[in-house]
Amino acid sequence: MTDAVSALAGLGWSAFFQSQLDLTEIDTSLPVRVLAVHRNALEVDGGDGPERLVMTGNALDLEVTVGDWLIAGRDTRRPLRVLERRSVFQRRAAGTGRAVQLIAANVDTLFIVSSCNRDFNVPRLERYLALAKEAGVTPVVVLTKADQCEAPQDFRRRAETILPGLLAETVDARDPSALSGLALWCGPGQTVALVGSSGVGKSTLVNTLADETDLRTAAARAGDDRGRHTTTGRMLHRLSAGGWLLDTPGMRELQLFDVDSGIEAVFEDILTLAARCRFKDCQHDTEPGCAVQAAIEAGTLEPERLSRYRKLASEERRNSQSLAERRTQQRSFGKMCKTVMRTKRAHRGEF
Ligand SMILES: Nc1nc2c(ncn2[C@@H]2O[C@H](COP(=O)(O)OP(=O)(O)OP(=O)(O)O)[C@@H](O)[C@H]2O)c(=O)[nH]1
Ligand SMILES: [Mg+2]
Ligand SMILES: [Zn+2]
Repeated sequence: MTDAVSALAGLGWSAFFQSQLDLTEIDTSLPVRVLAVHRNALEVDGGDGPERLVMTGNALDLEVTVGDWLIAGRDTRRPLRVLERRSVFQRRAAGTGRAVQLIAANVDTLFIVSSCNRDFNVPRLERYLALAKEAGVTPVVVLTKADQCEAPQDFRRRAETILPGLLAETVDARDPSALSGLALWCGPGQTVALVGSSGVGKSTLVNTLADETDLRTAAARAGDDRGRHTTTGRMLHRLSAGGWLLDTPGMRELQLFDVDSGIEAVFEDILTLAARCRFKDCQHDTEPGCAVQAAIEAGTLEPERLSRYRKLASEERRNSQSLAERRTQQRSFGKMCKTVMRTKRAHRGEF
């Protein structure tokens, strides 16, 4: 590997992105990773360290978010196009006029942070798992405050039973040596992001995992002493293990909108059973030939899991519905404004 290629690999470049390059582009342009998005500029890294690219002209129309890979002119230093994403966190934004708001791209692993105490809550973990699945990101449950708990392994086992193959790690988030279990996901070229409730230790983890010498992290940390970020930019931080940690305010505001396929992935066992029910529209209640109820009776499906699935699915339906309603309202408000303006202009004799 040449130095330039290994520097790109360290930033997360892979065959997936390489294969999207056009032969004609290779001589005149170069790939860069987006570290931060500002109003009229991007902070990027193409392997030589951070650089600011000014957004003008057509570049302003690019839909770009932190973590994206983009192609920029080698000489012009102008952003040209965004490469297809491996994964993306997005949310439907009400009131911005834009259908979706991109939160972060090309995250490999989502650390779902909870603690070995009363914060531990299976329905909440399932919610975050649905988010991870929807985004196309591998989830890992990180259970902090293991040092304050008698039997942290019990929490770990409970987390790992939620989904087949799901991994959970118990840690003391303040202790770098106790974080070696997380190293697997923090190495060169890997990008992680964090979610979890307030107080579980997300900022503590960021501080422990981040490279102390990384100035961007230091700046964010200075504004974070009350758990608040004063930095408005979206940020990718260097990890001491060589990878990247994506920490943006948007990650904290992710909600359960449009995660229906994520929910289906988390509750695949129930959906597989449901496909075997005698009636297509079976409510898994008292219908004859219900495979879901049969599994509950046989003891292979917990009734609590079925009710958690129902709750989450109906919550998702409600959220998506109310968002659609809000949008319709906005549209009719917009129409009304236009009508008013038109009437005013007509009165003034303008058309
Ligand atoms: N003993 C112990 N304390 C921890 C651990 N992780 C976090 N804490 C403490 O828990 C408190 C909250 O941690 P934070 O890192 O601020 O939590 P947070 O998730 O960033 O919270 P918000 O910013 O409000 O979302 C701090 O006092 C930490 O020192 C841990 O593994 N063990
Ligand atoms: Mg915090
Ligand atoms: Zn059924």
